[in-house]
Amino acid sequence: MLTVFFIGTAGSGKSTLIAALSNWMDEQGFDVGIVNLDPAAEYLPYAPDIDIRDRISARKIMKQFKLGPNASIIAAVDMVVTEAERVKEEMEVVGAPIYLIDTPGQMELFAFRQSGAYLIQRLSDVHSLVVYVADAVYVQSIDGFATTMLLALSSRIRFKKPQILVMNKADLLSEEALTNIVNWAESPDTLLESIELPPYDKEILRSIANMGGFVEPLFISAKTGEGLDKLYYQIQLHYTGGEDAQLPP
Ligand SMILES: Nc1nc2c(ncn2[C@@H]2O[C@H](COP(=O)(O)OP(=O)(O)O)[C@@H](O)[C@H]2O)c(=O)[nH]1
Ligand SMILES: [Mg+2]
Repeated sequence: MLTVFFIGTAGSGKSTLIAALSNWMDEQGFDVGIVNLDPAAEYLPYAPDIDIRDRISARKIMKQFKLGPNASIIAAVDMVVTEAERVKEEMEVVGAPIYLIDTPGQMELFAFRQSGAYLIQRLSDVHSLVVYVADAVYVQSIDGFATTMLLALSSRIRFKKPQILVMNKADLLSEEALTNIVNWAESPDTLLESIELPPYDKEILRSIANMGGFVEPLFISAKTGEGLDKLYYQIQLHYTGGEDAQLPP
């Protein structure tokens, strides 16, 4: 079993991308399961095989404990931990060879609290990885690019899993913006020439970039389907260690 966790800031398109990739996989005849771990999702663009909202609802917690919307979402996400064993059991019962796992809209509730790292560790099987979903519209600006790369690095440090960096919403990028992003990613010097930062911060960024902290992104559109084949291929490489390009049926 391969578990693929989708992590990213609110609105970057995690849920939409899971819908698009699972549809694409269905069309190709690949068996795929979906797990929703977002207890506060109002609407999901896919039909999950396992849905945490069947057990934990942020809305119910809000009423039951008389919490505000923010506190209830935090409490709900933390409570997902108590269901980890049962979710894992259900995943085994459903028996899909690959699971796409959706995580709470607000990345910080999952990535930067205890519960997220625990859930990833608990739900991971032999093979697991993280797809870091960035919003390409935000990444167009040079500061947006630098901070996104640092956030993706934070996620890698946090989860200690192989990670694929995806720039989603590529359909909204102009040719020029796309070229800029590719240049910044491929050659940190172009980034460091243009970015306005105090010298000390620039040196920190330079060190991280030169140490390979900025990985090459994959441009995707969950809306048009562009790049889904490449994403699937990358996921497969992690599964097979690059030896075989097919998942077991
Ligand atoms: N144009 C465009 N919009 C997208 C794309 N992916 C997601 N969206 C939109 O971005 C918004 C947030 O998406 P959602 O999947 O809910 O983000 P999440 O919070 O990360 O799960 C929705 O309005 C989506 O329709 C994309 O590739 N292109
Ligand atoms: Mg979502």
